[in-house]
Amino acid sequence: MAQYSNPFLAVINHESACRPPVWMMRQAGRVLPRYRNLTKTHLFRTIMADAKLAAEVTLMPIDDMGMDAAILFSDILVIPEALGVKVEWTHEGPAFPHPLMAEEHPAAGLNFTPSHLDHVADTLDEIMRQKKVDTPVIGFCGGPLTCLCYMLGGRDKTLQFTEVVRYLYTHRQEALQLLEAITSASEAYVHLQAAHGIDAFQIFESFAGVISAELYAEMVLPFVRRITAAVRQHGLPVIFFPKGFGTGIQMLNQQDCDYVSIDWQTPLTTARQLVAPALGLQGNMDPRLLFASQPVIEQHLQQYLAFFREHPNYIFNLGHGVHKDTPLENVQFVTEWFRQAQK
Ligand code: 1CP
Repeated sequence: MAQYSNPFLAVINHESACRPPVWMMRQAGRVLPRYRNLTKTHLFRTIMADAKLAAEVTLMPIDDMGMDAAILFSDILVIPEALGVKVEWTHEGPAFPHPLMAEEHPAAGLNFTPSHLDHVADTLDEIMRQKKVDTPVIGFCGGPLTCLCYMLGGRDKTLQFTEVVRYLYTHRQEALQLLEAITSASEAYVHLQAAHGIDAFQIFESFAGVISAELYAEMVLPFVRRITAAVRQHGLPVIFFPKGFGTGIQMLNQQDCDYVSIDWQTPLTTARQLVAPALGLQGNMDPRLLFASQPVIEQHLQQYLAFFREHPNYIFNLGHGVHKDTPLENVQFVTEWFRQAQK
């Protein structure tokens, strides 16, 4: 008999499932009417810091969208914040009054305060109390480069972080010291989340593509491996999402992660040829396809289902986060369609 009744838990732990598991990056905030109502009266930061509210939002996608896994409601920027970088959470998104690029010795001013993450432990405890037994919870952190981009450059509307990339070449030692600080804090954050009951962990390296794949592999991947090793100390699986890594995905191996989350730029079948066979794949539907008509969406789902039947170590997801104004009925159509597919 299969050990797991939940398809996400089955597939990520290398057991078989009747259909692909489904969840979507950024499913917890953004789209849900219940969440959007909450943001009329509460700032994002307030919801995240309140264990009851954050737990409620974490579990909304299970009830309201039919997802197979919940992802902790928090943000990747809690690590820069816990290191002492000032982050202002505005309605337009995060703002950074003092990006570190202006500092001569940027790592010298950092000071990791683990108690800044206590609210995440409280949120996870509350989630564990509220959730159904077989609902998996995914913990996460930002990738080292993505955290570094925000810490050095602040928010960049172009998402290219050109000044930060120049800095990596001109101030390598300073950048490595910052990566070290981010990684040590992320390791502690992994241990905290694992101690409070998560079932899997995703590393969101949303800005892997701002540098060359070679530079990423040489300068950043060793830090990713440390975060992965920390997760594995708890016997938990790791999903790595290196957005924009391109053909760099062929450099990944079992030290880096268990599953690679593929962005929407890379065809999934090409990704399967490039990524080491021991690693599973997650992804990669273009989030904007969710604005198309349901018959058009269905054509794509057929292809993902066929892919799963050929490669069972596969988790359905988007190629990046779900967009804010996505029609909820199209999200529900996707989860319901996969549920029907197993019958
Ligand atoms: O499903 C979920 O929403 C779970 C919680 C979650 C996650 C996984 C949030 C809540 N943020 C994240 C990750 C995150 N945060 C990433 C990596 C994934 C991605 O690329 O989308 C990044 C880059 C951030 C940084 C961030 N936080 C931004 C983007 C800023 C930029 O430079 O463009 C924003 C707007 C936030 C605020 C935030 N985080 C989360 C929410 C619900 C919000 C409020 C606004 C929003 O809904 O986006």
